[in-house]
Amino acid sequence: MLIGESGVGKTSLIQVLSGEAFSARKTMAVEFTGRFIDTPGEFLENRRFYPALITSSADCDVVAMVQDATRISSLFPPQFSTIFTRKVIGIVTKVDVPGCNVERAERFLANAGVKEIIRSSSKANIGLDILQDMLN
Ligand SMILES: Nc1nc2c(ncn2[C@@H]2O[C@H](COP(=O)(O)OP(=O)(O)OP(=O)(O)O)[C@@H](O)[C@H]2O)c(=O)[nH]1
Ligand SMILES: [Mg+2]
Repeated sequence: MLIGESGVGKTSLIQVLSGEAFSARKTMAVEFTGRFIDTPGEFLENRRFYPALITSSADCDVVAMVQDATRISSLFPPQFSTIFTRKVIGIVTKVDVPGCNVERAERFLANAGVKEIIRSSSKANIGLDILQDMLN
């Protein structure tokens, strides 16, 4: 299950990992697609949706907290990973963008309690093999 702010690239990542073409549109509800659970960015951006994230995570094996490497802030609260009873990993997205800051993104995730972090780009095909191995 992927969680993270709107526009960080959750749906894009699911599409490329599923062998589908990129067709980004806003995710409006929790969506079960193959081996993935996609969630709307609003579920992280608004605390009143936290219970929905927790409930949905019961159906998954791994929660991936997704942080965009181009962003100068993060909405993941400190130790957010601990609210889940599932394995939690971090995924940094958009590492292909010039001027992005991967280390900053990793710090945000570490502060949110994430131990294992994967750097990725759906556009430049980075880190997708690692994620694919994890799924298998
Ligand atoms: N440069 C770059 N852009 C990306 C990458 N992944 C996604 N994007 C772009 O980021 C934008 C948002 O992608 P989405 O996959 O829709 O983001 P999301 O996290 O699903 O957003 P919500 O559904 O609103 O929560 C799109 O314009 C994508 O083309 C990437 O690896 N690199
Ligand atoms: Mg989406």
